[in-house]
Amino acid sequence: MSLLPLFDVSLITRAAQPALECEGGAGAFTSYTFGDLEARSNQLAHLLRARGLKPGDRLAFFLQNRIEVIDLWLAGVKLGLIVVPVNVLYRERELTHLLRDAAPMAVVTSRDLAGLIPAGVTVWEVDALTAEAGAQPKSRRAVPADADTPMALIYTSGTTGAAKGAVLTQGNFATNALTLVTAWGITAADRYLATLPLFHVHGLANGLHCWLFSGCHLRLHERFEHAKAAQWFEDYRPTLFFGVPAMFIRLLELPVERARGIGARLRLAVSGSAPLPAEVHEKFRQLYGSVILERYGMTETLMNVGNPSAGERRPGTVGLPLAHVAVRICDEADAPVPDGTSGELWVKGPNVCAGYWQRPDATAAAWRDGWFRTGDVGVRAADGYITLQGRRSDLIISGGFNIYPREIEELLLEQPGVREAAVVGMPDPVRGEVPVAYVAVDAAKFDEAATAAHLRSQFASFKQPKAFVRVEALPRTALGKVQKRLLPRWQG
Ligand code: MCA
Ligand code: AMP
Repeated sequence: MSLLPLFDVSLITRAAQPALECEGGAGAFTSYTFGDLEARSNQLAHLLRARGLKPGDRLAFFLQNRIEVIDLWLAGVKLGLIVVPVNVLYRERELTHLLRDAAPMAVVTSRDLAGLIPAGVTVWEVDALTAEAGAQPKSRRAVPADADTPMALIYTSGTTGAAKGAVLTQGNFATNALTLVTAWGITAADRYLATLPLFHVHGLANGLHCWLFSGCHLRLHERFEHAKAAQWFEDYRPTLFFGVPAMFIRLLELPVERARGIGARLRLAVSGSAPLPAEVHEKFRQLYGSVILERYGMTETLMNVGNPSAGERRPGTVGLPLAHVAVRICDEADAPVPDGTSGELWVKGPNVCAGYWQRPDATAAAWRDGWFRTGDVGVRAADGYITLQGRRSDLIISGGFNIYPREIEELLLEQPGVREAAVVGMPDPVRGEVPVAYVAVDAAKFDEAATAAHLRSQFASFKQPKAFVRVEALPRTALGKVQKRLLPRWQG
């Protein structure tokens, strides 16, 4: 199963129907029909082909949410390209690694972000590209594709510090969209408020694809802004909202009368990408009268497990395996454990990616007998509901963005005066966790401000340690392994 037939349910069959409104600056919105999107992506496909892009070639985008991301994604589907979404918050070290690894023919970006792209990489400025595409034919240009056609390389941080590209196929995305639209009962009558970034699978594979397949209406914002979000809900009156827990926590700040009005129209609010605290689930229900549906996924697997749309949405759990996904919970010896016992979640199904880009070692390490080992630890209740309890590897999730401490520690150890470094997630009321760096330093050589400034130039803002806590030495086991839980608690 490839993607275009799913999208054609909207692009072709609903050509005249309003599809999308996008922020066009100064609070104004521009509207598009599905037919407009079909024509725009055909024009871009003609242009990309003329610029030499062939099936299997990589094309990256480094953009905030805007209609051109949709054009580019659809043109990529049509031409069989491998699209590489890049987080707009990434900085020098992340961009250098990712772009060297994916080796895209070009990066499509905006004027304000272009200066961040490392030298030697071809940059296509998005407004110029769109203007040039406007002169191309609107007729469809598409190549044959099937379930195995690679569609995207989406980078996800590995325990080794450097991010790996998960090779997601058209079949992975198509399965995910079909499953979610069916499970969540999304129809053309829905109105979806999109504030999640389109460079991660939550906003892209769930958000954009559920919209395109169901033919519902979408309002796309450049990014989530908590000071404006309530007004957006009131203006647009969405029936559908997908968010990370930090967004739902921000939405709890609203007075009850406004929240009730929003909640009365909100048919389905879905949370994922990080744990949703049970008390947030409950407070949101009390305030909005709407019960959040929490689900669990990964970049490598798209969605795996979810609470039911009709049925109990149990707080603190991620629900039951989705229709096409087999879930096994295993112990350290790789044997399945009985219900009620914690273990690592393994998944299998047409949603699981084809492997890591040019990393046979990492691919071999993550798969066992056809199962993908998620690294997430959880437990299954007798009635099937799964609760996540943590991770095997050292992962911090801040506002739904993943941070692998190792990546920051490696850079810290390269800085003058740093003898030892450990980065630890500390609880944060909105973002869930924030990173804090513990360092053992030679005081004469260590310059905290210079170190912080260097980190800012190299990494996304969400990876910046909120503090540097100085310690004499890191606590270690007899074998030399750092024991992060023995570090003194940071009092923010
Ligand atoms: C966030 N920031 C941005 C953007 N997004 N800056 C520019 N453009 C953006 N698009 C930065 C801000 O500059 C600020 O930096 C920080 O993020 C928080 O901003 P603030 O306005 O205070 O927002 P908040 O109320 O704290 O909320 C943060 C957020 C953000 C908007 C919810 O964390 C977010 O967009 N999260 C979504 C992550 C996501 O899509 N994850 C899905 C991964 P500073 O830090 O310097 O203050 S996919 C996944 O995990 C799997 C598969 C799954 O299951 O879904
Ligand atoms: P990513 O690498 O960005 O795809 O992040 C995937 C990780 O996010 C998973 O392995 C989980 O650890 C975490 N995650 C996603 N959804 C949830 C959820 N509902 N609750 C807890 N953790 C989640």
